[in-house]
Amino acid sequence: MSEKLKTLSLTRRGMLGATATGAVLAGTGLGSTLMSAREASAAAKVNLEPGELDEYYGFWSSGQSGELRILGIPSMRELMRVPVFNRCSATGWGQTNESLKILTEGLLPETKEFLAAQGKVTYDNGDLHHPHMSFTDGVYDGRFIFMNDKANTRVARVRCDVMKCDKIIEIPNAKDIHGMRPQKYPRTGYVFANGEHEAPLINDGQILDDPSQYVNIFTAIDGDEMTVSWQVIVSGNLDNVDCDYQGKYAFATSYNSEMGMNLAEMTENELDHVVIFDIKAIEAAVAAGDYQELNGVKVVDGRKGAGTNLTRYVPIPNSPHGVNAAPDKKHIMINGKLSPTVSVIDVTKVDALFADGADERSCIVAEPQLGLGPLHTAFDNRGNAYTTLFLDSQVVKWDIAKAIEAYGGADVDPILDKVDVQYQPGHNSTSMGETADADGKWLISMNKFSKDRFLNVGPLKPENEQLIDISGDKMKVVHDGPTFAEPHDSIIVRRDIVNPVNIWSRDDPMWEEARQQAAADGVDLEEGAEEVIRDGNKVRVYIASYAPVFSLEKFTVKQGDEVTVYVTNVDDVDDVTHGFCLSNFGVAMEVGPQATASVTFIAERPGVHWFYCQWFCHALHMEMRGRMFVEPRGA
Ligand code: RUQ
Ligand code: CUA
Repeated sequence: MSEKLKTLSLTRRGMLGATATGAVLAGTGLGSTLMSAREASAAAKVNLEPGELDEYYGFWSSGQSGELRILGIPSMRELMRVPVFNRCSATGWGQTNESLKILTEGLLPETKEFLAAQGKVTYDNGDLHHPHMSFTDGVYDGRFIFMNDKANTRVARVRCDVMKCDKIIEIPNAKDIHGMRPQKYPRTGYVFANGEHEAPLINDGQILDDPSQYVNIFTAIDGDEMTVSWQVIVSGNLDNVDCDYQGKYAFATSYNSEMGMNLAEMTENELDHVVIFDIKAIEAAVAAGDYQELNGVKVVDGRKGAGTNLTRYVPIPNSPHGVNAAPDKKHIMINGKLSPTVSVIDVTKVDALFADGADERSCIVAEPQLGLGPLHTAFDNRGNAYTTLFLDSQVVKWDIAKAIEAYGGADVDPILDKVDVQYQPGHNSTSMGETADADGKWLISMNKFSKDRFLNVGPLKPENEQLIDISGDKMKVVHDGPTFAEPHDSIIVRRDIVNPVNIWSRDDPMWEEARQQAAADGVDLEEGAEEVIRDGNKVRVYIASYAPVFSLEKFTVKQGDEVTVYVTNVDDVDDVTHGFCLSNFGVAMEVGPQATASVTFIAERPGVHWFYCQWFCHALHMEMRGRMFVEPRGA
């Protein structure tokens, strides 16, 4: 390693603690993996019988894989992957016209131009950190899951009725959306989104290496319309966000209040801050016209020293990371990361901060020392909090009321229990724990490293999400779940809240454009067309699929034609999905029961080309195929 890199990485080594030295393998030993008989009985609840259904849905981010995943809890079985920011080979997400509409319609004009110069129409990567369900009255309402894309500054929404993404918007003015949370009360409502990285407000190249002119942007999105409602310029960067159960405030951590551009600068101060946003005051400022309009968005100024009453900056030790609202509807946990503490904000003391001359730290009612590297906190329904300790590779269970007493001077220890996790946990989540209906049964610890826990698969190892039984006094790790990049964050939702359909409705808006085109062509989507519809060099092919046949066994186009194939799955049988794969054309898509899907390509290869159903649907699935003839140019 170069001398320069060595110096730069010193702090990083400190941050990774035992991992960097390899001592973690010796330290958190295998002893903890040997199950006592008592632990084995807890594990029995995890191992569901074949055919037995889970009690909870887990909605999982996949980090840099860019998709949403659905797991069953407590079995930890992966049930489904929902492509969002990624390109999916199986479903055709990122290739079908229906998905491309969703992936492109929310992009900013300048992004479309930029992508066109790369020969693309949309991004095909994403970094999905935070999946959160919409709320009504402080509890999940089963309508939508919202999620961020840190990689390309987007926010997306998945419909819970069909478990497909229906909206993706790029957030103007902000840079790299990280923290994201839906409004809890009265409903979602807003989706709050943090821009993590600082940049000039007008980032057109006029300002480059002058961080004094960089800003950060906090965004409120209308979760029903998926449009930006307003934005706030802030001082310092923004990491994670959560909001209260009263609908009054949002809270965003900043690990770089210094506005530093390298590691030494970013970690200089002992205190960074959490920014508190007064939602009603911001709405009033927008209504009063106290904003600048930038890229079509109303932007208000909430920076330190801006002289506005929109934000407050509460000093927090040190580079705080996670923000978590407790189900008691009163306390907000700010996880210290470089400080061994979690700072507890009492929301009833926040009003006073907005009065002149208030001490900004007066809303802090506890700051327990919990261990090294606190990143995120989850909750049960018995007044306890569970905080991940990244450096200690532990989860610590602590009593919120006792932490408040201790802060007031009482001689009590709020720490109730610690359990080793393998290894280096980031997020954690409890069953219903991010809602007013926390039930205190399960905790997931989402660990960044698995090291020796699984068979070695080479230098890239899976990460490890562990299931912990928190129903008793002591936490018990009952399951290891290896996972591909990256088990970033999750929510655990009671299954009665989530009620997806089994079969698409023919009226679904997803294929509205196909519906209109078919009407214009005089074709019934459910019958398919006998012949191709030619429109200059544009050709439209309508095919109905009904196991195990396509309505067209062959069709003919000309070399160079722009061909759109619409496939409608006429089957209305639960679980009979068909596919359309056109071999050697790089074309493949899912067509769910009663759904229509379409794909467009240039028929630049003369000859005989087979299309086949690529979703196993029937005993004669192999026979479900047909031919496309491409006549050579000039023929
Ligand atoms: S942040 S490991 Cu991207 Cu959710 Cu805390
Ligand atoms: Cu239809 Cu396989």
